Amino acid sequence: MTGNVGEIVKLALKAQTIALYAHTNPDGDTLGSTLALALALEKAGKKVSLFCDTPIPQKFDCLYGWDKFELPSKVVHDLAISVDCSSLDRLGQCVKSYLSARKQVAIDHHASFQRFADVCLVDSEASACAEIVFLVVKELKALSKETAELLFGAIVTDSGCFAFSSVSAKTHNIAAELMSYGIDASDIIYKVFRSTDKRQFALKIRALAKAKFFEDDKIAVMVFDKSDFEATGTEIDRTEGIINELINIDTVKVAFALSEVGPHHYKLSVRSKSPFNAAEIASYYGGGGHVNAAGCRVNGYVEDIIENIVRLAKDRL
Ligand SMILES: [Mn+2]
Repeated sequence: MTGNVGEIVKLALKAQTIALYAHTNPDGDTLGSTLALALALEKAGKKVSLFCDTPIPQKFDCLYGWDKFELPSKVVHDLAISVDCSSLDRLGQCVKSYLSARKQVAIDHHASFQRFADVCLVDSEASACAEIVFLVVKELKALSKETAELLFGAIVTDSGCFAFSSVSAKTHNIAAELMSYGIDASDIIYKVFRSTDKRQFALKIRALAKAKFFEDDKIAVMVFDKSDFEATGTEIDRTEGIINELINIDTVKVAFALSEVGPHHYKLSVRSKSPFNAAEIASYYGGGGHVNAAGCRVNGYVEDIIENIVRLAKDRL
């Protein structure tokens, strides 16, 4: 861990107005962590604002306070804290608002973290940013059923429900402490990790039916294109988790999901089994992430992109 929990808490207690930032295309980790931190800071008497440049997907309505996020504003805050952002561009359109604050703090757990803030609290060994935020919330004496639920949901999201190699004894100790606040862990896991609907089911069937396998089924690739989204009435955020069906296949070492976000423009998600490093592939394209889960954007014709990622993966098998 680099940085000091006490220093962050001291800074926060000195500030009157605090802006918290989740990353663009938010996931359960950035949202749960940000919301738990917001509750803790509000309890300490601070005026807290929550920002995200993307509308929060409905599936996160189980996270208490999920509807409190706003689009970036011109209000200048005493303190800005980014949560789960490895670089400034993860803030999307919120960058200006973040930089306009009197002081910047970053809390993150990516190995690729770029030191863009005045004060950084980073632990690249944490399975979720929520493991770090847990320490801050605890220091603020704000652990409660509500903050525990949010932090638990965040950890479940980023740890693949405690399955990724990033999960440590510390992760489980934190989860155990959170459970001691009387949260319904099983219900949270169902809501943030398992729950789906018929539309997503239809999207899954279409994409899985087209999945391709390479190198004796060690590499798997699936594509979500515009027609898949149109036919199923879904949007890109509903692709979340479907890639796990591929990486769960016994022979598959690395799985890719390409989601069309515009003409010849794709979001690439990478999942891997250790020791295959998913982040290496994502960083080749300027993205980043973790050993078992990473992502980036790629431009080009889908056939060319597939050829390229299969080659990159083959070299690393
Ligand atoms: Mn995270």
